[in-house]
Parts: sequence; structure tokens; C-alpha cells
Amino acid sequence: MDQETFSALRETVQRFVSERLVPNEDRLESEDAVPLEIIQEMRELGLFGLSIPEEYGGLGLNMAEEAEVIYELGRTAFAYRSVIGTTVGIGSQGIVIDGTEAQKREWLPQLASGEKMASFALTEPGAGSDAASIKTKATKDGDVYRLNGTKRYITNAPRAGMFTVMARSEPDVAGPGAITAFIVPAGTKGMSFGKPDKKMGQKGTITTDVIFEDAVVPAANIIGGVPGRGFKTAMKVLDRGRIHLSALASGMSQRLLEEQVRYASERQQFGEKIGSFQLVQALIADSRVDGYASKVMVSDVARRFDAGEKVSADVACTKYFTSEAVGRVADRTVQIFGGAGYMAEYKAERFYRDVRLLRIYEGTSQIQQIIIAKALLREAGLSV
Ligand code: COS
Repeated sequence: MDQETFSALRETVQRFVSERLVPNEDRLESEDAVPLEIIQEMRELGLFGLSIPEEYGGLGLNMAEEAEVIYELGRTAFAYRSVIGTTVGIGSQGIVIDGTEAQKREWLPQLASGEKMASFALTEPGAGSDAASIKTKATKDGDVYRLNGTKRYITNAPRAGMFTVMARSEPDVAGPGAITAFIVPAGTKGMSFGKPDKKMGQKGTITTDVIFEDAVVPAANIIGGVPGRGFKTAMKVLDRGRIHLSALASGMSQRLLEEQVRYASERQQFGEKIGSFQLVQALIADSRVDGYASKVMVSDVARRFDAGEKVSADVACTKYFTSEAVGRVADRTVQIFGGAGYMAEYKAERFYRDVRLLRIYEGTSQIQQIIIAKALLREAGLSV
């Protein structure tokens, strides 16, 4: 996108966040749902199509541009971003990266407009960090596959129009090479949802189990048309998704820093504003360091991703650092707010719980550490 159009888009999103999203944060929390009129406004702004190429009806942002937009959306309750997140990111990107031309033409325009949402179904009750051990089976039956198995914690499942589903289709192959990515339209017979999960935070986001019982999917719905490539598709999608989440973490670090500074400039103790105490200043300074380093890492890795460099290990560094950093920033925010920081009516308490998920989803901190270390050791010739 040209610089001028992109600047206008970023300003529009900044205004949308400050004028529409932030003022509705309390309503979102109490109703445990993103208001429908806000979802409609997101469609009108084109937010569902951020990362989908222009030729398929999206805005066609590159990773660096997407990260800047997601940074802005990170400055408010995470449930808003979650509405568009699976369509912009993990749910659609399998098709964008590895899909056939026919799959792109069929699905991407409907996703870009927000007419249909996309969802990503990899995790299972017995397969989280060890994604290659998924058990959901896709059994070939003529020119269709029959899917059987359960997917867990699937974001936006009940409102999605299509799913990118990873299943084991090659009985004679062990490990990741047996996994195929399928496009499964919502409403496919044999597919059902569990009850909405009750979570620690992130009110307004929806996750459920997705259950397949002999769900019939045409072989033509294999992403890229070739079975056995689904694990690699999932890993590529997650590389991109982890940059997206790092931008989100970095936006929230900034929001929390602003909350800290505002509170420290208003709250009075011992006859002075608490911001004049050096121990409080240290908490603010450390939060700025974490937030600034996060922002710089995201922008560096996104730029190199766009340039086509192999950056998986640095994506892992960025996801690891930014998600841990925002955890520290949120913790310091609670500390600066003191008793008020522990009370549900203040944002510090809410965001403290919300950011906890960042260290877990799309690869835990420990998985990121493993990706980083293995990449370095393999480069040195050690087989790990
Ligand atoms: N991009 C492209 N290909 C990749 C890749 C990437 N980022 N990462 C791995 N691959 C490829 C490997 O190159 C390998 O291919 P070959 O067999 O041709 O060499 C194949 O995929 C298997 O890779 P690997 O042996 O590293 O797989 P592991 O089973 O050891 O798993 C981890 C690797 C742990 C990194 C992976 O399972 C993972 O990311 N787990 C976390 C899952 C996750 O994020 N879950 C969240 C669910 S979505 S909210």
C-alpha cells in the first residue's frame, strides 16, 4: 500500500480505537461480547481484509503494515482484535500462502469483506505444543475425505464461515508428513461445537471445541491440492501469526504504560503525587524499556519477513520477548495502582488477566525458546 493511503488507514484505526473501542471496554466486559454494531463497523473499515491481497478484495497490507495496525488494536481490550484476528491471520493465511488459485478465488473475497469469518483448527485435547501429534483423522473415500476427531480452544468457531483444519490423512506416514490442511465450510454435516470455554480473561472472545464425526470434505478442499503438506502450512501460518501477536503485545505494553503514567501523575500519597517517588519511577522506566524494545523487535522482524528472509527463529525471539514483556508491564501496572490495581473495576486488573494468554497461545514461551535454540544449534551442525 502506498505510504499516504497507509497513513490514512492507520489514523482511521487510531481514531476508531480511541473513539469507539476504548469507550466500550466496560460494556464489552460486562456483556462478555463485542457489540454487534462494532463488528459491523470493523467490516466497513475493511479490517477483516487487512492481510488479504487486493486482487481478492482485501487491503493487501504487508507484515510490517499489518503489525502497525495490530499495534493500534493492541491498545484496547483484546476481544476486539480477536473478532478479526483469525480471519486476518491464522484462519485465512493457509489459503493465502499455500492455497490454489481456485481456493483463493472462492474464499478470500468473502473473508476480506467480513461476510464470513475464518477459524484455525490445529490444537486438540491431546496435542497442544506437540502439534505434529494431532489425532484427528481424514480418511479418503473416493473423491472425499471423512473427518473424525476433536479440536480444542478454537477461537471464533461458532461464528466462523470456514475453518482451516489440520488432520492426519496419510495412514502410512509417521509424524508431521501425514498431516493435511483442509478447508471446511461451516455447516458441514458431522461438524458440531462444544460449549463456550470459561476463561481467566479475554472477556468477549469466543472459543469452543470443534467436533468432527464423519464430516465429509471434498478432496478439492485440501489446501494447495496436495496431501501431507498441512504441518508446514500450519508452521508458516504460525510464523506470521506470531508477529501479529507480538504487535498486539507491544500495543498493550504502550496502553499500560500510559495507564501507569496517568495514575502516577494523579494519585497522591505522603502529600505528593506518587510519580514523584523514585521507586514508582523505576517501575515506569522499566515498562517503557520493555515496551520500546518490543516495538523495535516487531518492526525489525516484520520488515525482514517482508523482505523474504528466513526469520522463524527471530519471530520466536520476538513472540517470546514481547509476550513476557507485556506480562511484566501489566504486573507493574497493578503494583502502581496498589489496592485499586487488584479491583475488577480498574483496567489494570482486567488487562493483567488478558495478557497472560499471550505467553501461551500460538506457541508457549517454552516452545519459542526451543525454536530459537534449535535453530542456532542446527546452524552449528548439532542435530537436535
Ligand atoms: N516454516 C516452514 N516449515 C517449518 C517451520 C516453519 N516455521 N517449522 C517447522 N517446519 C517444517 C520443518 O522444516 C520440518 O520439515 P522437514 O521434515 O521437511 O525437515 C517439519 O516442518 C517438521 O518440523 P520439526 O521437526 O521442527 O517439527 P516438531 O514436531 O519438532 O515441532 C514445533 C516443532 C515444536 C516448533 C511445533 O510443533 C510448534 O510450533 N508447536 C507449537 C504449536 C503451536 O503454536 N500451537 C498453537 C496452536 S494455534 S493457537
